[in-house]
Amino acid sequence: MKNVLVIGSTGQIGSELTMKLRRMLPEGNIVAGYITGAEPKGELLESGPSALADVCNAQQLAEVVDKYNIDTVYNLAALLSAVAERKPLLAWNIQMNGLINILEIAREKNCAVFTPSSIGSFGPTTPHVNTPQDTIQRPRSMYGVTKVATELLSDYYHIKYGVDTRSVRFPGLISNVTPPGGGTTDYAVDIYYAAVKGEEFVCPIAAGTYMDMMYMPDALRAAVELMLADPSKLVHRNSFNIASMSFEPDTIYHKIQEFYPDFRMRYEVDPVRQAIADSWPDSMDDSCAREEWGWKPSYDLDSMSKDMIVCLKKKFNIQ
Ligand code: AKB
Repeated sequence: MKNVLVIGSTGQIGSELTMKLRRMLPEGNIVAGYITGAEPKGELLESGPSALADVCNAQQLAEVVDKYNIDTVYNLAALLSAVAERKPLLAWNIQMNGLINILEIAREKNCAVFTPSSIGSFGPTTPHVNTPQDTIQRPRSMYGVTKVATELLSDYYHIKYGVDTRSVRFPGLISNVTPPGGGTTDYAVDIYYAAVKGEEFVCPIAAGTYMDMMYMPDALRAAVELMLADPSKLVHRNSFNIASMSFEPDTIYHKIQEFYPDFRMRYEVDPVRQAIADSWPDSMDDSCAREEWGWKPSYDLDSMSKDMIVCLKKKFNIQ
């Protein structure tokens, strides 16, 4: 991995992953790929090259790959679960037609490709507790359908053409840099913003709904470490369960109250997000990732909460 194209570089994962890769690989070209209307700004724009890289425009992608001699593509273009339910055709177009454009270019130009999957690739008939690596994947959301298809198509390109495709199933990702947009797990980010700003939090997910979650620094490390892993050790490729913490809304609420005793949360459940959340695992078994490429999370709910609060206070200049 030397010259990397990050597609979706201004999104929740991309904005931080691009900067991490630039710090890690100063000799390479780490290209911030973006679409019109989501141009990179500030440090992301100034610290390295950027290029229009719309997953739906195969010619544009091929030109960027040639120009920067790209060897690795992080394909982070996607609509999250709740938005994908509102715009299923757009989600299909970005997630599937976009992916096949990237895989075809990778096959021709010999690039490795990372396309994240998600806890959303599971569904109501999946075992919900300690969800195994290899198990039933029959999601009923458009997001989930595209995630399972992403896993299958990425494995197909590896088996049939030898393309170096790799992936993890991300839990809900919590970060203090770029907010997510339209996910089912977003509440676990929004709750910290409300607490730090001294606002009441209205939770769209019902009490008792457990989901896997992960702090962004661990998620970024997973995305990098998997792409650097020895391929001869990988039994699986698309896609690995990775986990670090599982909680329900009351758990995170009470954790935040340890820092802000006056903080208040009430429930106003969103039926679309709730139906999706109910179909997802409570907690995943990530032992294959641990065995095959040494995955190990660093943050738990306590250490993540401490760091989130410090970083958000700094971001909003709050004492
Ligand atoms: C979402 O909630 O849609 C995402 C995910 C878990 O894939 N954060």
